[in-house]
Amino acid sequence: MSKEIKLPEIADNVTTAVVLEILVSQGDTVEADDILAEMESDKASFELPSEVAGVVKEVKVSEGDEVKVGQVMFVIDEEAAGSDKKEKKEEPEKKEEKAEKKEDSKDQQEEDTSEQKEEESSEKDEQSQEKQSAPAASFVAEEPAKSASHVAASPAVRRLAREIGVDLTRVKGSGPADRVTEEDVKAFAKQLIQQKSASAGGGIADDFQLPDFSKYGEIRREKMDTIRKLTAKAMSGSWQNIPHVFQFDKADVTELEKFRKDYSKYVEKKGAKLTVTAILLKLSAVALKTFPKFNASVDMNNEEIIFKDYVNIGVAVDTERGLIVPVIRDVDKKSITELSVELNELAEKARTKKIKPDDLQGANFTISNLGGIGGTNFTPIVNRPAVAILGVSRSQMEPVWMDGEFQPRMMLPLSLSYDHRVIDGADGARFLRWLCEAMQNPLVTMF
Ligand code: CAO
Repeated sequence: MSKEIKLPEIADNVTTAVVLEILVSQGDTVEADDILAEMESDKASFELPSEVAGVVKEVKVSEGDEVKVGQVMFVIDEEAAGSDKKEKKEEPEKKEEKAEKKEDSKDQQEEDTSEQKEEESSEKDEQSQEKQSAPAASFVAEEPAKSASHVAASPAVRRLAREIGVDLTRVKGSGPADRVTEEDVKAFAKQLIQQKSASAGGGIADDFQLPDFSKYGEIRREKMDTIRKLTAKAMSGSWQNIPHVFQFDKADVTELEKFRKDYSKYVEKKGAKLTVTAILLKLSAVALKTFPKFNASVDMNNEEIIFKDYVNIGVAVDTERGLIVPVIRDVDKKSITELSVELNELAEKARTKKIKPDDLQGANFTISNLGGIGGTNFTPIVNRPAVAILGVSRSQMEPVWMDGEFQPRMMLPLSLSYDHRVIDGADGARFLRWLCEAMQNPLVTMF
């Protein structure tokens, strides 16, 4: 007796569904409730089971077909099933094999397509690949040797891996002959999630598989100290969560430099140097008041922006132990001399390991001045929960077109990295331009 398997009622107002995948072929033996096809309606995806045990006599649809409710999709010969118990016994395996072959041929097709694409592009790339042959070869050697189609796994396991984005070649199978099971895929996914959340929040681990460097030569492993671990954690957290934008500008500091040298002696009497960092601290405080979005933090969980009325600025200090960022509080209320003295003291404390945890907390903005070392520009990473950081590079004399002629001017390159979730490009450009103009003419700060 033959049984027609039709598309059943799915939900109110749903009259059709699309065939995503057919899991049986003509001649296959199926048990009652074995899945014949995977379907998708505009409400949900679902599996179409066989209502009876038997042999698939006809497959009346193809993958991609839109099928109407009540339409016959499969015909199952119920009698044929009972006549051959042996066949029935072997069937689940056979069915799995078949589906697996199908998966394999699908994977193969994907591989073929990518191989074809590779071939097409290979001619174009041949010359540049030759140039880079050494690094390219070592990179390929670290890649998994087998493709997903060569990993032993059932179709259901392959599907699960595909759906949750697990690369089967990286999963170690615990089944017979290293067959990858559903549990293996789930355990691998769990491990990935744990590693990811550790690197985003708790720890600094990531899922990058390091090669065995000792194959190439002598190596030495050194434990990271606390500062290195904190920096790694904070910077990767910022980089992963903040959509950064980088804005560059140059300030004409010719007049400011004259002022700095002339007035240096007043600050020196107080035991500190008058440097561009102290001046930038003062001007940045006014800029943060003028552009409150830069003196803010983002609370994505409550979808709010937190504006602050106080102005605390962190200054990146280069120490033997690595980067330390002490915070100067209420910068807007302090004179340039006071700021120079405090910066000097904090930098000294940071370098002599006397800095307290409290000195490192509560910055709304950061200044990172690498100009004492050199460089024409760089892109610092925003230090969460702040939304912006100013990068300062080395000032130098440049010919600048002024009043119809080139004139030698002292130009200071500035970069501003900011969080695009709260600050738009135009805001970033305005903020940095304002700062440049304030350095050229501090009267700007009084408007
Ligand atoms: N352009 C040209 N010269 C500069 C300059 C600049 N942007 N910034 C500083 N200088 C000069 C100073 O005038 C000083 O010159 P003199 O010795 O002739 O007086 C010299 O460089 C050294 O300055 P300094 O470092 O003592 O003082 P500072 O106030 O400018 O900087 C501090 C203080 C703590 C910011 C700095 O010492 C420092 O540690 N910088 C490194 C910051 C860092 O590591 N950032 C990277 C963090 S990752 O984002």
